[in-house]
Amino acid sequence: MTKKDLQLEMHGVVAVIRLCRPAKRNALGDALILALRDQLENLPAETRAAVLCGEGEHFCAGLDLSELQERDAGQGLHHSRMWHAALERVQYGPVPVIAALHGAVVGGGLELASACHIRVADASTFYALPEGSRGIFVGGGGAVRIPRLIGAARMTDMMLTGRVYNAEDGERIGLAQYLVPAGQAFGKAMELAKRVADNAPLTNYALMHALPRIAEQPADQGFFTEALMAAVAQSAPEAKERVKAFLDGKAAKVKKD
Ligand code: 1HE
Repeated sequence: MTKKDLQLEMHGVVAVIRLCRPAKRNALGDALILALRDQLENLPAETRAAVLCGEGEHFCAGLDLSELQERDAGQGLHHSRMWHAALERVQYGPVPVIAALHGAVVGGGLELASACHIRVADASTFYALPEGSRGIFVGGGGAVRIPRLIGAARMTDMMLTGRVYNAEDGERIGLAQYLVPAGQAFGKAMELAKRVADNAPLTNYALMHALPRIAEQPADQGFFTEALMAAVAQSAPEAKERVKAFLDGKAAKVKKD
């Protein structure tokens, strides 16, 4: 990997993180995965949201297969754990991450997209898990995150049969929350990132760190954790200011789109 393979640009308080290996369809080698982890750990202090996108015709072709040499079981375990560590920095990092998807979102590319908080896909997007046909298995957290988006049955089908979902069907089954015309994923992701960046930081923190954990808890524990998080969030001075602004008629109402 070269330094250019992962690029960071700041657009105000929004960090744009771009996979920049278009000649290799943004395939993720070890160095690139580690660079992504380090980038998430070292975002400029002013960052409030991030957009993750890919240069060229595709978002990401997954694991760099040219690096898949013979590994013994222990090395394979550590390799997968390295991906887990990096993608955990995406999911549980400092700011919400919005993926702007186009072209191939396959294998580890889909695992990476699944770790993001919002996925915006354009009409050129397609999703697949070719691990099945390559004789391997997902190793970047996909077995945990993808069934939570689309269910274990659909993921099983994708891996057993090599099924490819197009952009429209991907949005229908929950792989992406937004579907936009070709070429517009980045613009839409930036628009959403700016809205996300305007939220109170503690609300964004609760959504990133509390909600997925609450969703995994038994209901009784979930209700209790929710109450704790709600109490912390509403005690922040910013929450009080925002509620007061609404009551004083100075904040936006909820409007139909
Ligand atoms: C690659 C990779 C890659 C492309 N590793 N080099 N992922 C896959 O099994 C997907 C493999 N890739 C593809 O199916 C296709 O390349 C795409 C559908 C993504 C794009 O097709 P296309 O026609 O635009 O590009 P291409 O001609 O296939 O590829 C261009 C170059 O990128 C070519 O190299 P070149 O030197 O011949 O120009 C390809 O070899 C190279 N390339 N994809 C390495 N993935 C944590 S575990 C995760 C497990 C997985 O992700 S397994 C699934 C891997």
